[in-house]
Parts: sequence; structure tokens; C-alpha cells
Amino acid sequence: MSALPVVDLRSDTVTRPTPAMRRAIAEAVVGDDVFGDDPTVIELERRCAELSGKEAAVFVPSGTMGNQLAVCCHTSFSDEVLLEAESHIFLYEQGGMAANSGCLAHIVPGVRGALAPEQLIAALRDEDQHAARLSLVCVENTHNRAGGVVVPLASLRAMHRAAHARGVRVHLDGARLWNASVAAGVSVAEWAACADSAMMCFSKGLGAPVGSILVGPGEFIAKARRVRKRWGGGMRQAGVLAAACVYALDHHVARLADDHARAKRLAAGFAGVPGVSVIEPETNIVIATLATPHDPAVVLERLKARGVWMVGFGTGRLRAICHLDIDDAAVERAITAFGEAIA
Ligand code: TLP
Repeated sequence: MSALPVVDLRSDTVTRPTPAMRRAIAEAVVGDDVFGDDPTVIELERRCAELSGKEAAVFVPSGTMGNQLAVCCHTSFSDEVLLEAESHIFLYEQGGMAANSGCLAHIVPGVRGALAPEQLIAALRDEDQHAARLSLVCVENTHNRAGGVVVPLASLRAMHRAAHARGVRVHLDGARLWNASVAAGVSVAEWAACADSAMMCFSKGLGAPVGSILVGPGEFIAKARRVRKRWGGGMRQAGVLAAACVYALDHHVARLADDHARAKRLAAGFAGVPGVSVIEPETNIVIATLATPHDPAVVLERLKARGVWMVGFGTGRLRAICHLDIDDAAVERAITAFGEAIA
């Protein structure tokens, strides 16, 4: 076992709050958010609405709840929702669309995470007693399973136009929209303009312990706030959580560029190992595909024995994510351990 601290690359969700963030949490001015009077939550929601160019925002405990609220509030029971086949909402939210909102998932494969308007048009059916109504498209940016790629703005704009022309709404799963924004130099508002609603996480690259935000039109957010309460997501002195998110907005957005640079270095190191191919990272996610002789479970165990933690991410694929707690030395250790684990 390595005596050095663990290099935890499993996700950017693993970050621990920095001392300065902990101070912001400790000093948070709070109220009761269900009564609507927690000043720090109010500030966070106001700022997020403003920076995304939407009317309103609601603070939620997780990205999953934000996405699920969006599906629930954009659709009616028995509607169909179009999703990219490897999207988080489809793959990692436990069939929540069906369980929470009675919706049917219509999945189509994208290209590097992007769906084309033609795929929406092909998914639409004539109004008929037999057919479910397709009322929502969910897009994801950055796209996790595609390797943290930035879905091009032009592609999202085209999907939004096509959807609106047909009375279909668009929700953007922007768990890592901050990364997309920093990598592409495109503001959160420009991305959010490609959708009716968007969800962004503070508990990933931004390093907050808990929290996501759902933004959208005022009426939609009012409805989401009601459903959040029904789902048990009404939080009281939530300002202690929101304070970490406000701190992250002020201090941890621009620095995502460091994570992106480290992901590039990590990918180059992994790609240098025989039998490994890597998706060229655009943001903080590195996906390595192992040639068939390598058993990913064994490789993960060997990495763990060397103090480096990664996760399996589909057949023959391993994922590593760079984040606030990963410095240059950690990246170099991971590269060395990876080479040894594959040898
Ligand atoms: N992603 C997690 C796992 O659930 C896979 C990770 O480690 O990447 N949308 C996207 C695109 C996400 O990647 C995630 C979390 C979520 C939504 C959900 O966020 P949380 O975990 O806050 O519910």
C-alpha cells in the first residue's frame, strides 16, 4: 500500500471544502428557506438566475433532483422525452423519469454527445390516440460519457430552434456547464439560451460539498419549488450550503482551466502506455479504453494498491477526473501508477 495520500480521480464530486470555503459556510447568514427567508439561498438563486439569463432559480440538493424536477415540470404524465442514449438522465438516474413523472424515455445515439435536429424530427409522431406525446428534449453539456466533451453551441442552438418550432421544450443538464463555459469561452447565459431550463452543479468541479441549481422561467421554477417540497427537498437553514456555492462561484470557476490542463497532461501520460487509447480531453474528464487483454477490474485494483482511484466507465473503459484536490504531483503519480498497473 502506498503511504502517500490517495489520488482520488473517481469523480470531481469527491472534493472536500477548502478552509476558506469552510469559513464561508461557518459565517453564512441563514433563515428558513421553506419560509423563503434564507438570505444566502436567496442571493445564490438571484445570482444564478442572473448569470444564466433566466427569470428564476431554485436551489436543490443534487443534480439528479434538478434534472428530475425539470422533467416533471416540463411534461405531463405519459409524455415521451428524447434523450441522448448515454445521457446521465437516462443512464444514471435510476429510471427516475418513469418513476417520478410517468414519462417514457426515447433514446437516440449522439455524436460526441450531440443530438441533431433531424433526430428530434424523426422521433416526432403525428397526433394520434396510440402515440405518446414527445414534449421534452434533454441535452447534456459537458457530456460525461462522451468524455467531458463540449457540445458545440451551434448544435445546441439548432436543436433548440427545431424543438421550439414543434412545441417541444428543451432542458439542459449542465452539471458541468461551468467547465464548458471556461473551456469554450462561452458564457453560462449563452449556453442557457439554448434551453428552456438548465441545471448546474456546485458539487463537482466547483468544489462545494452539496448543491445544484435549476434555472428557468418564473412559473416553471415556482412549480419546481412546489414539487421539490413534495419530494422532500425543502431545506431549512440551507444558507450553510448555499454559502459554499456562492463562495465557489466567486473563487472556483476560472480555476477550472487548471483542471482542464491537468486532464490533458493525464491523458497524454495514459496514451503513452501500450494497449491504451484515450479520448482527447476538452475539459476535466479523461476516458481511457483498454485493449482486450487487459481486465479493467484488475487494472483498477492494481491502481488502488498504488493509491490511485479511478472508476470503470463502460466496457473496457476507465474514467479519471481532475478537480480541485488534484495537483500536478498527483497527476504524475497517477500516470506512473497507470503504466505499472497495465504492465
Ligand atoms: N455524475 C456522477 C455520477 O452520477 C455518474 C459522476 O461522477 O460523474 N448530470 C451529469 C452530467 C452528471 O455527471 C451527474 C453526476 C449528475 C447529473 C447528477 O448529479 P448528482 O450526483 O449531484 O445527483
